Amino acid sequence: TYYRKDVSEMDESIIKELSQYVLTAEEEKEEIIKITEALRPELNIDEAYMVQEELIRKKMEKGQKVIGPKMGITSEAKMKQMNVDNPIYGYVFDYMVTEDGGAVSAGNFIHPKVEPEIAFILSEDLQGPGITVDDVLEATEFILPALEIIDSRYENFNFTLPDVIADNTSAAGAVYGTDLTKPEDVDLDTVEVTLVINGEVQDAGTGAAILGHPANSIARLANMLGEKGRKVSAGERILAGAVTQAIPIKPGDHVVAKYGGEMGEVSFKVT
Ligand code: OOG
Ligand code: MG
Repeated sequence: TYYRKDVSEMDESIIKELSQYVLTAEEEKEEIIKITEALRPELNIDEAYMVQEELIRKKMEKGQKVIGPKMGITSEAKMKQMNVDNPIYGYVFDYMVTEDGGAVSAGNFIHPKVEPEIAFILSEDLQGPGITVDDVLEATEFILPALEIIDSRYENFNFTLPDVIADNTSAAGAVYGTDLTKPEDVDLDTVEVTLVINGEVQDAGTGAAILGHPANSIARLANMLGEKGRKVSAGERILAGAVTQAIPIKPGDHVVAKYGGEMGEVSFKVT
């Protein structure tokens, strides 16, 4: 049979097939049934990261470039909803990025949602184990506002944790703000972030919504990557996680995330 019960035996051809399954959905902008329902019920987290790695490799082979890693499922609410204790990570690519104030075409997505995030730029590489919040703050050059567009390739955003890991954590778009703040000039756990669409407040939260403190999210990332012999690199734009719930977007929308602590704002419109 096609399905493998023995995890260690998930062979290269299955990894390739599953990564192509999600890649085709992204490229064709057509939703798919989650992997754990359609192809491999026993997909586990380690295997899911193998599929994600192959997906990233395929994108790089096409000449697409990594802008930086992103953390996901970093809020208490999302963790509870998925019944997990650990956040997940994926990667934002150059083709996903729109400049601050620019236009994003809804036609590039399946069922896009937006969420306000806090982004980091480090001045030195970080690699776990043992990376702490203080290590992150010490290594942080700038904090900046960011809006992330998530677009799960799965029907109705319906997925298990391994499914969403294999799908590069729904990464689909990112807009980074141009206001750069030094980490010592803002209280990252209390800073307020408000998501406004067409002049109406959709949701608001504080930095603490991201694993208690956004720098904690970056520390967790450095520690997770360290387990794989990888690291968070200086100069990358790193998305720490969502501050509010994700809100669906449609053509005509004007989306703004406003930050307290003089962090500024970031916006885009949808065409
Ligand atoms: C997974 C992406 C999660 C975040 O910030 O939590 C994420 C999803 O909810 O589709 O990017
Ligand atoms: Mg996110």
